[in-house]
Amino acid sequence: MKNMILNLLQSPKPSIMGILNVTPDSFSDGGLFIKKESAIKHVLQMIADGADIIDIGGESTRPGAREVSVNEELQRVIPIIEMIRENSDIVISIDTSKPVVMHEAIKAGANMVNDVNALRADDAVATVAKLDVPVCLMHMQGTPGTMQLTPKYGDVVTEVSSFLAERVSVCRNAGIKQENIIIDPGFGFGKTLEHNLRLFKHLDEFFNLGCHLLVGVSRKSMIGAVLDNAPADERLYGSIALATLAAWKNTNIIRVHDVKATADAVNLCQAVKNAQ
Ligand code: 9MG
Repeated sequence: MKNMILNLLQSPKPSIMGILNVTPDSFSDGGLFIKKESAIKHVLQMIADGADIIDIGGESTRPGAREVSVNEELQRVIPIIEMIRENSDIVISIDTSKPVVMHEAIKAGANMVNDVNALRADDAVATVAKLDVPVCLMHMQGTPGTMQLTPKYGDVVTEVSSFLAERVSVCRNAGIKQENIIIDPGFGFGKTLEHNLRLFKHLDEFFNLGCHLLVGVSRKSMIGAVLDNAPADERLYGSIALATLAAWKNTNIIRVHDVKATADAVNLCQAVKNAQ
């Protein structure tokens, strides 16, 4: 099981991370999958569609979202993780910033941690070091409550890179292995449209940090903003366009809602890359 995720990270082909939000207020699926039965059905469909990893989140990170308690988050995610494990050996990622949730989720069968807060909570770095699992460190300016009010940078690429370099260094010093570290510029997390577009254009520069790279842009407002304010349910083609660009730029993990469409795009991208 441990090898499965490390093999995915070493593969030249990007892995597809399917999103499972088990929150009542998730931004683009309206908390559709909070019921256990519909959650597992959706997970099995994502696996059939080509997902390599399922990312389970019990606290919404959309702009303005309210925080939930440790207990509420545990009650949302643990039964779902257990149920997926009973049905599949798919790699499971726990999307959380809370060390207790990280610990309990891995105990229940999850294989990696996805933290939009880049392990800045007390005890988070030590917890992941002890768990010895891959971790995604994401950049966010501000908090989900305030991040989109007035995002400001000198140069967004330099500042996001410096932040991630510092977090990687903290993790390495705490004993987290280099091979277990995934970085993510955090599209939409305290960034204007211009910041997001510039970060995407310069995605390759993040490989200078010597880590795996994750990109999450699926259905995000940056796509709506470019496409005449298209609402979330009309952002599929834009999401696929950016997923294809991310794959072309050798991104290791692409986090998406629409697994089948993304898997087709990534497969074609890979076929072109492999051509003579
Ligand atoms: C939980 N979550 C929502 N958006 C995300 C993104 O862009 N990256 C990561 N790592 N997690 C995200």
